[in-house]
Amino acid sequence: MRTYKIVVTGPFNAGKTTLIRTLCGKILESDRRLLVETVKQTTTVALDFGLLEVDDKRVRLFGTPGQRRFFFMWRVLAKGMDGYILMVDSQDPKSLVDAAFIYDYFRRNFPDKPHVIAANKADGGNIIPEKVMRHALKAPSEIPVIPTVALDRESAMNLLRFLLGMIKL
Ligand SMILES: Nc1nc2c(ncn2[C@@H]2O[C@H](COP(=O)(O)OP(=O)(O)OP(=O)(O)O)[C@@H](O)[C@H]2O)c(=O)[nH]1
Ligand SMILES: [Mg+2]
Repeated sequence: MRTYKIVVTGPFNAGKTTLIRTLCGKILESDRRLLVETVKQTTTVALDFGLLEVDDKRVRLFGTPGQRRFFFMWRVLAKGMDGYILMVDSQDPKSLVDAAFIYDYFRRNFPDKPHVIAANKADGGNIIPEKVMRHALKAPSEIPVIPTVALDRESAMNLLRFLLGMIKL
């Protein structure tokens, strides 16, 4: 059985930890309480790690922190990855600036690495149109933008399967 290393990255609160939890069930987390009041109570400070088997593939999922002060972890976690998921909160236009910064970092440091963009929180009413998201991220037309609900297992699996299909080992 082949093993794939997949990194889940994206800005604060995009749903990275949620996705890995939905896919893997029991995971290693590093969430700590936020000291300032915000939309949620904890944030990832080092990494998330989870394992699962999809079809005939073994997958190791690594989630990055979203906050910029932990950016040094991106390179650590990306080492040896086969592909990555850029998660964006499609209900939060303000997070697009951070998402674009992270995407630019990944594209420049890991050129030609297979990846997909997950337009997460697609269950909301007022979501950013794909065209706007692509423009903000400067996403090439061949890179898929996949509407995702990280809380939903079927949606999360669909996203992961799509990326695995793009990876030629
Ligand atoms: N409505 C909705 N909420 C979601 C979805 N995915 C995640 N959330 C919520 O979004 C919030 C942030 O989720 P996390 O998984 O902590 O986000 P993260 O990207 O790991 O955040 P950091 O580690 O702090 O960068 C939580 O309250 C989740 O329940 C989704 O698909 N739909
Ligand atoms: Mg997290």
